Amino acid sequence: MAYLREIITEGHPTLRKVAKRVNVGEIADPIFQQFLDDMFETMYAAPGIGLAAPQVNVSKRVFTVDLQDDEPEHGPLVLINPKFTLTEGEVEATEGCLSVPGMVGEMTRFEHVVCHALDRNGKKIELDAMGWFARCLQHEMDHLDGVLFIDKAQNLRPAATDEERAEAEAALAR
Ligand code: GNR
Ligand code: NI
Repeated sequence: MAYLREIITEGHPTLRKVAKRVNVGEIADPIFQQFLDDMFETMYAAPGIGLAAPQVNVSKRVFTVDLQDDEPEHGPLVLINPKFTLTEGEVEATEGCLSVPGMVGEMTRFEHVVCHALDRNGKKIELDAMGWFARCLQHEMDHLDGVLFIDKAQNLRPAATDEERAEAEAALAR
């Protein structure tokens, strides 16, 4: 069974901490595996395309992603102790965040990243990511470092009108 965890929002101190690396010996622990199942459950229920452990008040360097309909080949994935080994290009798009509900802004991100991490079995993985996949990895990596998109976004605004709400929801569901 997997359980919904509460997603904390801006103002909660855990979102501003630099998360701690996961001890490799902890990955096989059933408690940690249960935690990963709960993260997926929480991410899908939100719904979101990514969720970082600090968003459920766990200050560890782990996040889940699932691009779902957009890029079915890119999910579901667990990234533990992730690190970018290549970043290049720039591209701007509208972002939202489950921990900053109702806000949207334009965010410039690297267009292409290569990311090294461990998967949920503790196995080394290398991901070559473009587009929304690359954007999502960067957004989640920022959460591990205590950074929120509102720190860097341009034209940050409440998704106040129907049009903006639709835009925010589209960004979240993507
Ligand atoms: O679901 C999410 N969608 C999204 C869209 C554009 C850029 C980043 C994201 S991540 C977000 C979920 C979330 O807040 N993860 O931390
Ligand atoms: Ni977020």
